[in-house]
Amino acid sequence: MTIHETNLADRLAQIKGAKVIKSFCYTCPWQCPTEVYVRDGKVVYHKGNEQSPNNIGSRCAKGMASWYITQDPDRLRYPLLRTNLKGEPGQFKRISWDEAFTFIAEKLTQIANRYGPEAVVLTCHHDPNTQFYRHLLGDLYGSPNMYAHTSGCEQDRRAACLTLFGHVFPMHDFANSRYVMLWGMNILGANQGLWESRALLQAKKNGMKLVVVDPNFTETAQKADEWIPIRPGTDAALALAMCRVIIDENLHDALFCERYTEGFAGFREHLCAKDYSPAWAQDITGIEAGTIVRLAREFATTKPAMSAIFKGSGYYTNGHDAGRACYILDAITGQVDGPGQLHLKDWAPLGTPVAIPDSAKGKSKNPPLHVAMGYPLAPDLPNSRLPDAVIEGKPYPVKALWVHSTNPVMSDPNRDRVKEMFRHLELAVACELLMSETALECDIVLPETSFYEHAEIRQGMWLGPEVILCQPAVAPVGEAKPSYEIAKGIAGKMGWGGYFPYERWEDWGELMMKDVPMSLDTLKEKGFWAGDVTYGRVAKGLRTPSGKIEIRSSEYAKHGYNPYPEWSERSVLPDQEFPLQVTHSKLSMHCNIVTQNNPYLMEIVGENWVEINSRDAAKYGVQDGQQVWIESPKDKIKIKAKVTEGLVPGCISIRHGHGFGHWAMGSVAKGKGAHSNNLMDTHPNPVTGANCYNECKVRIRPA
Ligand SMILES: Nc1nc2c(c(=O)[nH]1)N[C@H]1C(S)=C(S)[C@@H](COP(=O)(O)OP(=O)(O)OC[C@H]3O[C@@H](n4cnc5c(=O)[nH]c(N)nc54)[C@H](O)[C@@H]3O)O[C@H]1N2
Ligand SMILES: Nc1nc2c(c(=O)[nH]1)N[C@H]1C(S)=C(S)[C@@H](COP(=O)(O)OP(=O)(O)OC[C@H]3O[C@@H](n4cnc5c(=O)[nH]c(N)nc54)[C@H](O)[C@@H]3O)O[C@H]1N2
Ligand code: SF4
Ligand SMILES: [Mo]
Repeated sequence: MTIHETNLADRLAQIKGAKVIKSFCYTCPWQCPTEVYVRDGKVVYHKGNEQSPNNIGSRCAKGMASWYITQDPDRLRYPLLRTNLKGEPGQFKRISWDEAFTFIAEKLTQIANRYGPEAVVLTCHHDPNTQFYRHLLGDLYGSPNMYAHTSGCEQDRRAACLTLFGHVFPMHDFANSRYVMLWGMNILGANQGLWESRALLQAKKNGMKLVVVDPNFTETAQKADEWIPIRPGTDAALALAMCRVIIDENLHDALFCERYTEGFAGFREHLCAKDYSPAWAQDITGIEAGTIVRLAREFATTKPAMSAIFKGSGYYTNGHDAGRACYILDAITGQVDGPGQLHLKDWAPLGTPVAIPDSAKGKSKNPPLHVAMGYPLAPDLPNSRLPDAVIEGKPYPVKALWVHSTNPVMSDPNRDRVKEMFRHLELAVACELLMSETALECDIVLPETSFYEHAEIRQGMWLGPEVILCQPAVAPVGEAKPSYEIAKGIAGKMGWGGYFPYERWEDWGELMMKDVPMSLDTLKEKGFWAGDVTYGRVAKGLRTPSGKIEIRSSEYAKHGYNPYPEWSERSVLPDQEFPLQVTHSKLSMHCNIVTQNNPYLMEIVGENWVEINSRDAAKYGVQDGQQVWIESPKDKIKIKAKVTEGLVPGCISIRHGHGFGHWAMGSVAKGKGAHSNNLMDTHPNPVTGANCYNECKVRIRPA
């Protein structure tokens, strides 16, 4: 097939009679179950699995274009070892897998002997795929630093969910909702579960009111009943003022608050003592007091209702309290875990694929990095602080970094500092599909199979408990290996080969499925297992210290923070020299920095851009479509401008996802668009350690 193939008859002939394999897509983290049609060892067609509840047969454009990864000539084909000094653009030589395993095993042994196992850190994006590395480096080797990438994503929301509801990742029961307020969540543009997008639109057709709070008139705002163009970084003020109205007007659910929440009375006093009110919030947020009062009344009196966040209200140094305040709206109105509300989903009873007895587990003498760094409430590593640990040895030395499916040089703030970090590492391993900008900084680069080439069993991201399966559909590209084989190879060199005994993926698959009421064989036929959707977990008791919804967070109190959310100004504000505030958003035709080497998607959207309000554009002489310079106190980028009415004046919105500087990521991605992550300095959220990409002021001028 070629990119412009149009002959329908040929296409149908290819598809008819092809072998169909049930699998899933993880071009983005939402993992839609799929059917992959294979003929002569090639993917000839693929579509969504119609039986699966989390996409009901749909795919998005990114998913449909994703088969290209099985044929991308830029894919990594064999292990590579760096031949030049770190800090210079990486040069590599081909080595065998055996040499790679030996090299890594020897370095790991040296590091453990000299610094302890905690000097090794794992960071990843698609977390479940790393379970074998976690067994190797966490359980056997003994590092407590097995992390993911959440501080670059929804860390503030995760901290809010955990401390309030004792749940790590709530879902959204849009289908049964009558009033939905989305705070900076562009679910129709940067899609999450496709079932969520479909349910949101269907519920709207059925009469649900949709309110979108966002500085940007996003794809979701465009479909909403009401767009609330909030000033960036001020959601906490709006949500706290809405809480005040609801409580003052006795619109809260008093019985629910008394039975199922902790600290309601104290919260009421806190709101009064701080004098949070609609008039106060108007000045901060730019939203009229009358609108705030109306939204609060509507939200509290239309049921079922949902106030939902993802990461739009995060990315600021006050994002932790913004998240808590948005969720407290659900709590005080009694709108948690019922139909149409925020859903504290059950997880499927998946087992672990590798059994390691306690006696074989490695031990470290230091606590996990996030605790040692002073972020005990961080649900994941504050990864913008990782360079401090590596470069300065604070709070303890970190000497090795294992990056899997993540590209921090492109994804984390302050690219200079991230790149500098790699020079100081004794071992940096990248497990990748492509030579990413981060892989280029590493000592050793391991080619991994893609989700079309290997097996995986994961938790599904649907309302009910769900297991999803990915099965190998085509042969690996080059010598690429699945993560199980890589972990097994290294474990073998370190004397732990006995813990990775399987020859077939089905052997560890059976172990994972042993408590799921479906056999692995049936899972292979169906592609997923889905349990019942149940509600009402609040009355049964939550996994918070008190078992209740903690409006007054005992965890916050324990660690010396205000147990109630409060308004605080973010740390970087525009000024005369740099008068504009940066915000970021995603591209609907790309996923993060994963899809920019895909010619199909690049044909549709070949570069990213910056949006600017027409008033600001006039002020700074910027024309629509023109190249502009965006300068921060730290760096500058050249990027295309889009002039719009749909953005709050005083801020710009940079679409994230392009700007690969050289051949990294491949020939298609090279040199297209601009990368903004070196504009900002390092500003972790003080409580959650979230990366604050939007703590950045800039000026703009035509290029
Ligand atoms: N098409 C596509 N889909 C994706 C992705 C992708 O890259 N492309 N990425 C996937 C990933 S990893 C994720 S995390 C999700 C992300 O899903 P979203 O978080 O919904 O996606 P973003 O576009 O980053 O949306 C952030 C929004 O927050 C707004 N915002 C900025 N500052 C503020 C503020 O102070 N307050 C409020 N209320 N809003 C603010 C921005 O204008 C923007 O619209 O999408 C996933 N799906
Ligand atoms: N300025 C700015 N920065 C942002 C954001 C933003 O909106 N603006 N968004 C943030 C968000 S929400 C997130 S989630 C992070 C994401 O940032 P990252 O954690 O870096 O994750 P991704 O961008 O999803 O993917 C990174 C790498 O995974 C590789 N990869 C893809 N599939 C596979 C696979 O199957 N196996 C292996 N081994 N590798 C694979 C890709 O080649 C790519 O190099 O970025 C954050 N950074
Ligand atoms: S939503 Fe994500 S997982 Fe689903 S088809 Fe699109 S890219 Fe793939
Ligand atoms: Mo994300």
